[in-house]
Amino acid sequence: MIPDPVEPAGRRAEVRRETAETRIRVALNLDGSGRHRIQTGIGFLDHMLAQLAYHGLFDLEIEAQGDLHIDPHHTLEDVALTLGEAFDRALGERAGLTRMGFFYAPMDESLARVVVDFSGRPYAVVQVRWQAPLLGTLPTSLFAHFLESFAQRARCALHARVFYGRDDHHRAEALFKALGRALCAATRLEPRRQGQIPSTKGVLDV
Ligand SMILES: [Mn+2]
Repeated sequence: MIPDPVEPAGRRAEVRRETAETRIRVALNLDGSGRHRIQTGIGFLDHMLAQLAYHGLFDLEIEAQGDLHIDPHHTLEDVALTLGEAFDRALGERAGLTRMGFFYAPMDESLARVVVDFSGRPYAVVQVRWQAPLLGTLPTSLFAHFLESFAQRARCALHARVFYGRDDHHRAEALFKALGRALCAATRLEPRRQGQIPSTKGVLDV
């Protein structure tokens, strides 16, 4: 008897997170084409996550209902944690992974760089000086928290820097475009690894 063909599961993940503060659903396909549907209730965050998906060529769905009557903090934090977890799960054992990647992205007068290493060791270094306290309804101070929370659950080292720029909207957009492209680079499979765990130690720290 011929066995049914097994559809490969693909590098995808669907993660749900529910707390007293937020309800989040993230569906991610690492090998997508940039299709996205993002509704966090925070307009500017939706705009940034759309940049990440589109320029990273990830298929990404995010639905979030959070306690925005308090402020955007819990919702942004939990979206970042859930998105990080979706990357971690979709990457599986990380066998054959390129593992590291970086990208510089401009947005008109602004320039950002993001460097990422899916080492299994969470770390974030964020160097951005914002001009204004808010972008839309979003406190600019929360962008560092977003990247730290993402790195924590994605178990990656993430170094982000905005070198210059006059306009905070442009700075943020350059940052998330660079993040999308750096994540895209680091999450590609390297066939020459022949499915090996990409570390001379033979394991990635967990
Ligand atoms: Mn824009």
